[in-house]
Amino acid sequence: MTDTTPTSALPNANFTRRVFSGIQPSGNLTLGNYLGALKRFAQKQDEGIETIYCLVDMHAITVWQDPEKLRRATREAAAAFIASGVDPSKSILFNQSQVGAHAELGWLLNCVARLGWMNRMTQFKDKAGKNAEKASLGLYAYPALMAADILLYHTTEVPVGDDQKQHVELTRDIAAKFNHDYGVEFFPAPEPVIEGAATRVMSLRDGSKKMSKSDPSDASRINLTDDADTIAKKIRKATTDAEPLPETIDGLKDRAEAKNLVNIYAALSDRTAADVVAEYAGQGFGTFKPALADLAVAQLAPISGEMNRLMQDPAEIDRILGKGAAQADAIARPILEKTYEIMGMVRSR
Ligand code: AQP
Repeated sequence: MTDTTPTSALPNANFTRRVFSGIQPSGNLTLGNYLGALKRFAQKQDEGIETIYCLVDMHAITVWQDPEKLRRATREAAAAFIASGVDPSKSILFNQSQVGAHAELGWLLNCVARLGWMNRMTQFKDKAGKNAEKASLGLYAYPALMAADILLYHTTEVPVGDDQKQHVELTRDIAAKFNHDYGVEFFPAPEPVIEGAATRVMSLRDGSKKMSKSDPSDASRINLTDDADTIAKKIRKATTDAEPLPETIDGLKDRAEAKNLVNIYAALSDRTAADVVAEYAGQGFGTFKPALADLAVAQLAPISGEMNRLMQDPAEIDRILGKGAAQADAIARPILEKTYEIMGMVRSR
């Protein structure tokens, strides 16, 4: 679990608290994206801190995307944010490519990040796999662009799922190196905020793999667009063992699939895993899975219904993203200009 100490601690004392996070519009969003990110984005919005949320379409193209599908996935992801409770009148919601400052700072930070650091990024290794030679340069440079996304807003807090912790830590290293190399206290060190019972939702078919929108098996995940029957069926068919649920969470230690379902139940119901285990101790999956299916349907069906409604009016979604982009640009541009100035670029327009 990450240290989530308030960011008023030095050296960030002079920076206003600000939340930034993003999601790639690279396909159907999953229950993992919902519990690890979206649901928490909506909660952060009501904590009295400025919240900025981004559909990172320039990250999505680090692997090839069909242009029509990318456009649709971007609007659908925006609909998912709003249906999950992100209110565009309280949070800034936009897609990354509409704010050119992301790409510009991305390049500047490419020149700060070190190859040795990039070589340690586990997500590149996972995604490029054995075909690293054929992966795009963008996929390799992705963490430096992500650092730019975060630092461009002088972000202090980044709510993410567990899989993104390493990238936020790299962002801190890049910020520190920039500050050191130029002798400034310009970029704050952002904190990864990894909270809740489901910081890493696992595949429904294999408890050792993360639930992912790009997993070839649709049965491995719950999509936010799945209807009630599909959600219930996927949970019924989820891989589990034959044992009943234990008395305490320690009993889930070597039972990855069972632990995953308990964590999902806990996160959906805003309870702790210990609480859930205490309620279902001694009961088998014949009882637990239908209860989980009912809970998941009750929580997710209204979201998919609202997404469908919003998707009927793509022009309105585009309007929201355009307005959010203008708001984001107003914060980002002066920070980028200052970065150029610190680095010694002549700015005379
Ligand atoms: N399984 C998960 N459990 C908890 N959180 C998760 N997140 C993703 N999967 C899980 C969180 O969702 C946010 C957005 O992630 P992303 O879409 O930008 O990229 P990703 O982490 O690579 O997610 P996917 O689903 O695995 O995407 P693909 O398949 O396109 O690579 C992040 O905060 C992430 O932690």
